[in-house]
Amino acid sequence: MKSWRPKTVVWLGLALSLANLPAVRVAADEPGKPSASATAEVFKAVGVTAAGQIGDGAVLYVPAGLRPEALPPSFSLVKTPALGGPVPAGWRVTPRFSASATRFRAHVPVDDKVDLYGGGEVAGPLRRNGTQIKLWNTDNYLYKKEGGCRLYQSHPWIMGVRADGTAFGVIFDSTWKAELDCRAGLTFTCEGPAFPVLILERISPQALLSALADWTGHMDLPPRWALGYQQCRYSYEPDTRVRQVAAEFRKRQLPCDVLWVDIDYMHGYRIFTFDPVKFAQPKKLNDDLHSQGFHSVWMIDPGVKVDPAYSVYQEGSARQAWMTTAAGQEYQGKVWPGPCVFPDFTIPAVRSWWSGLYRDYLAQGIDGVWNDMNEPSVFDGPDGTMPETNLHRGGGDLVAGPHRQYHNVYGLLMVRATREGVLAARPEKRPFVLTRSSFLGGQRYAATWTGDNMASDEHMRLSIPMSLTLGLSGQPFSGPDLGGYGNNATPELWARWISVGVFLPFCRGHSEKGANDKEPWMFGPAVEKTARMALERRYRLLPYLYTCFQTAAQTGLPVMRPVFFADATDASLRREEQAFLIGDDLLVQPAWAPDAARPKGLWHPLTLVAGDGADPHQAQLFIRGGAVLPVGRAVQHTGERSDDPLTLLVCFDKQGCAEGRLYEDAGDGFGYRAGDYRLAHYKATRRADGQVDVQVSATGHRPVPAERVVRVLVVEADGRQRAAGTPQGL
Ligand code: MIG
Repeated sequence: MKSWRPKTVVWLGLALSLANLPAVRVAADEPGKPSASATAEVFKAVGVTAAGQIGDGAVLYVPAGLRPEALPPSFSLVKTPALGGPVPAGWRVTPRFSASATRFRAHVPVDDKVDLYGGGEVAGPLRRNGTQIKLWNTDNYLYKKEGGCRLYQSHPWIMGVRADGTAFGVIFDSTWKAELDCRAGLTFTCEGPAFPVLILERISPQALLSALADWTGHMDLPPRWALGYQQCRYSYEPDTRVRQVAAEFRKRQLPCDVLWVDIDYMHGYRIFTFDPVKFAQPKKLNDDLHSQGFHSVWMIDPGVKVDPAYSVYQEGSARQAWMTTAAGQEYQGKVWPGPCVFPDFTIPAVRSWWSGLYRDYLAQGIDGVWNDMNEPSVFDGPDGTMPETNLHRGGGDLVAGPHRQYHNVYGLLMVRATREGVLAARPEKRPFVLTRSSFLGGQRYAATWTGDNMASDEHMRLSIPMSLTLGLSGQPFSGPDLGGYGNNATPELWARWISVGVFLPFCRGHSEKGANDKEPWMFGPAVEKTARMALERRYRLLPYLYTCFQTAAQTGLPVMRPVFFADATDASLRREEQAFLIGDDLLVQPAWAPDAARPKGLWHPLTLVAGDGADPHQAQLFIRGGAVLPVGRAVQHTGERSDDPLTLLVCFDKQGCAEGRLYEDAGDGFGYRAGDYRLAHYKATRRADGQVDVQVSATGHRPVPAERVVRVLVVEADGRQRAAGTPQGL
């Protein structure tokens, strides 16, 4: 590796002093209107210092102004790219760099026939050709700001899929405030200095996403309970209300795993505290929830109330933990508690202090942490955040720099520290952290939801390409506020939304303060029945869903996938964004999308709960010909055994064969890393007598539950399920 030297070093010797970039760019352009500054801005070509292979099908381009052996630390990449050889002959995707007085740009020419995807959290079409996004994380209530082209997260990543199904991906490795324009090729322009561009090339979109995960990190396997249904509202208060909601779920036999506790539990919105009246006994509350099979997730924001009598403020102040203004003064901005200070998460000692705060907090029996407002959102700050000129002091491998440099990774650094704290406090459990703000690579630390959407038909439909796109950007664990956060949901809307929402990776209902109650029973008995059916469908699918999560953790393939993944050479699937796949084998078609494009080949209708085919709101499900889908019983929460019986739904291909996988482990903890898991690979073949032969091979040390009954059901072309044996030992 070391022996190769970049031979084709090009120094353009531009007169530009790139080291001095960026200068302050004051006025934000009005959307749609070219501003005076934009029209006057001239970009001059910048050469490539070095370009070369950094791995299989991976090439790095380093512009003048950077040295390949001393690249700035990357927030996206988990390994430092090292040039190992020349750009392979015939390499197809090449960036061109340029710079203006204040901005640095990489442009990647792209053939018109290439379909573009990714770009992270976007409110818009799945296919990104012709779109633009801004990478400047923002609290975007109801996605109203700038038409939703700028949201809570930044993913400087786009992938292209060619007509032949081959795929490439581009990482623009910069955290600075930026725009990503997909209108004529790809143009990434940041208000910061030169950055490297990494290009990945693979034979398929699937292989490309695996490569993305290898470079930007894998999601860790979440605890199994985090796959259950979750119920939230802003806010269940006081604690008796949380108890009522819990009781109602169980009384009505509506499956549910997690209840969420929003900001009003805090004492005057002071993070890591509990209101002495409304939430006087958080431990008792959590113990009681646990005894009914619930887990709980509680919210922590980054803003710390300025209050000399408050321990978190005292501790942070003593450590000089807070962000400062450009002049070095403690920066204060208003959030829920009033004037707040904000931890500077670029400082390693601040991150470890922050991590440590979770020890006593989690000792209250809290199972998971919800980090909100971490764009950061500041009510009285410019553009809803803190000034771009605020200072981060850095440390470790991070240089000191302005907020304009670190804004987009503020949330990422926060949840990194949160995750580390949660893990340190409970090393035997898998952390569950949910974040609103994130960055490319954020799947390493937290799951995510898509922020403050609205109870509208438009946002319901939009939520599907949003989660798909996050999956195509490295984040497999996401979902919207089901039923809509802002505004009242009609019974009709809520019923439709839950019926599809149960197939999203992160499955949580939520509602804003002031909007109507959106628990499954609030819309009358008919909608409650629809909700129960939808939730039971999700719970029956848990064995399969958990297997998909394990695949995502291991390979980087998303849990929820666009339909074109079934056949990347079928041009008719490339724009489908209402129907979607879970894993390879299950196709979900929302009731509102009867004309959704479907992949060729055999897809048999699948029923999971009696009557689900007759309910007008339920999504239509299809199982792939050639698949064995492991499903369980509809339980009330994941703590109940659902694999008894375990059902193998077999859908034969034309040759009478089918295959599938089932991943099982303890559902929490890290025993699986030492082999305490079982990954079964089933192979089913049709016998002449109508019965089915199922062969199993398994890896892992975990034994098959001894008393387990396995039923085999053959799913016929018309959807009927025919019993075909109860084999032993599967
Ligand atoms: O300014 O904590 O997106 O899910 O319920 C609102 C209250 C602050 C915004 C989150 C939302 C949450 C709410 N938070």
